[in-house]
Amino acid sequence: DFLVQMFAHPTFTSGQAATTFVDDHGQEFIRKSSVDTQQQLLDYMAEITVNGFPGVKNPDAKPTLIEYTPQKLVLPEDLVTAKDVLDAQGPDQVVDWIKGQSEVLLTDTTMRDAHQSRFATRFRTKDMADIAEQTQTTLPNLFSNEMWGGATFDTAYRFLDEDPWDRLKQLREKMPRTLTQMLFRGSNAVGYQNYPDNVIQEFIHLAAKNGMDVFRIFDSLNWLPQMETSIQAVRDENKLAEVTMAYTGDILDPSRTKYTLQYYVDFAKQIEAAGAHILAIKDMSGLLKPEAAYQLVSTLKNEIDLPIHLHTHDTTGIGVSTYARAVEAGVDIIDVAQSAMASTTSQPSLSSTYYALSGNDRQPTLDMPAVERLNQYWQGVVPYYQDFENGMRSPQTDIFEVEMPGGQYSNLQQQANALHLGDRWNEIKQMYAEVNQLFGDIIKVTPSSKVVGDMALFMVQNDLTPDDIYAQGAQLDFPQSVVDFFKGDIGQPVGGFPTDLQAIILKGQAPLTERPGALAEPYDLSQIKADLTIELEREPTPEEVISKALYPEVFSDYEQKQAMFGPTTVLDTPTFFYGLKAHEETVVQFAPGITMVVTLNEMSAPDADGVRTLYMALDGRPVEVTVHDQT
Ligand code: 3PY
Ligand code: ZN
Repeated sequence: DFLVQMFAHPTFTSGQAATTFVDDHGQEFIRKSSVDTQQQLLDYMAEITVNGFPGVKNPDAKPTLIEYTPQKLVLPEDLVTAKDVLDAQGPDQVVDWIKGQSEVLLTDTTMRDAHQSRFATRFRTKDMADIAEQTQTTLPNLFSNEMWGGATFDTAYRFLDEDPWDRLKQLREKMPRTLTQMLFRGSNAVGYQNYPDNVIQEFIHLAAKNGMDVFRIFDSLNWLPQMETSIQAVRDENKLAEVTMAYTGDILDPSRTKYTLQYYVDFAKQIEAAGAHILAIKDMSGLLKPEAAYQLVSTLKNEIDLPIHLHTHDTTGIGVSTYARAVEAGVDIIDVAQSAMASTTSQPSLSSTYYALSGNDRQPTLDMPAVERLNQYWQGVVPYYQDFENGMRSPQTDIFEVEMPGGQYSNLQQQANALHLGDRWNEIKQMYAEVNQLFGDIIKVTPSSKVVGDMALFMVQNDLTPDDIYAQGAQLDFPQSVVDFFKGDIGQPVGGFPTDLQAIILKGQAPLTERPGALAEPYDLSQIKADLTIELEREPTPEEVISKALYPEVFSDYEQKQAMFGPTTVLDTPTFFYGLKAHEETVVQFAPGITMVVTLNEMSAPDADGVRTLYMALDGRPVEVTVHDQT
């Protein structure tokens, strides 16, 4: 299509494109296909105007587009960033560089976990790309910017009509001196199921090729064998393998005998021996109390040699105090988000953490007026996503009992609403904790957290108690994810499965005891490529092939929507989610230097077939677009 042709033009690919390119060549492209592109975008705007965007609750409350003037900042001339060290000297030297820092280092999660955990992963590339350069100049000492992975990969295709690879490429280009970081679910890649090793290896290869630097690898059951293939693949790319232990339970509570300080020390040693460059402590539910953080980090500092990167969520409200104690214990890197994107189920605020460290000689050096200006950008953008926000306005200390990850909270609430169980939410949370015990007290993070959530919903919906599961299990039709979990399809939990319950749930099927990837047939990627060539009527890129391998239906749906509505990523976010209001005019830059001005004049009532006509203007010319009203 038009944009693909345009961006594939040699002038573009060489990076020389400027408005003169469009002046010289634009007309030729416009003649060819911009008519189609313009029509597609009109169709999209008309469709959203009439039928709304899924999840937008109040279509009349279209937020206004912010005007934000970026600050003119330049990077210090003598600056040496972690990215400079990685590119010039490789990952082992980055490890030494981290160890040589006296101040605590920061990872900014605004562009990944923050919006995943507070806004259902709905942030669009455009809103990140617009501020990426300024993020780099405002935070020159940032260790890394976490902007990819986790749920952002499938959500981009599923809900935002975006290619996640394009996000990686754009942000990489705009932050060349900052390490990019992603969350990688080990053998589950960026999905919810186990994939064969060749898929994991190809994915990591392509992510590295497109500019990914730090891979935070975790396994949802803290089972090292599920991470080994990924660790090796990242090392083979000369990138940073940050290997994770997910934190659960409470090392301060002597009655919790499974996940003790000794458990974490032993696991960290295994991680070190497996070739990690950095150890991540992933406190996805906000359970790590300040004193526990102090004991854990200081003990690990004595027992292992790896730099330690601490990740928490502020769900329980104690995140900043946990960081303050971890800094005293010598933690090397902590995860924070821009204030407007921080707190509750997201990460603690970067600025709050900064101020909490006042007087501490490990307080990071930050230009706070510039940080506040940067945060004003996010304050402006947040209202675009108001309808996707999870509504949590205060700390949830019951999570210390429930142990639900920040990223899951709002998701499970949505699932409960869809099952008309919304008014039984407190019961569901309680059941989540009971299911955890029923399953033998497991690590709960994507996808094992989903298994616990599915079982809790199933039990509340069917008014079942844990005793009922044992008594009536033979007659019950358990959720598929629960059956798969007990089959060993996502690996082996710490201490093994409760075997009585496993027998009840599997109803005679034999469980795996090995790593599923050791048995899985490799995917035939050349066959997938051949099929995709037919589907797309062109040769797919390797990135498209791996996306299709991971998410066959999601990817094809995305391609079909692209064919229908074109490059909707160029629309501003309020228009993308809300369409146009009556008499509203919007200017769309649909290719570099080429704009279209669209106005919605009138909209007819639905006719006998339910079709509405939108009387619009395109660059002043009247155009009519018809849409079937499905509301
Ligand atoms: C993910 O896997 O997406 C997570 O954020 C887990 O915490
Ligand atoms: Zn997280």
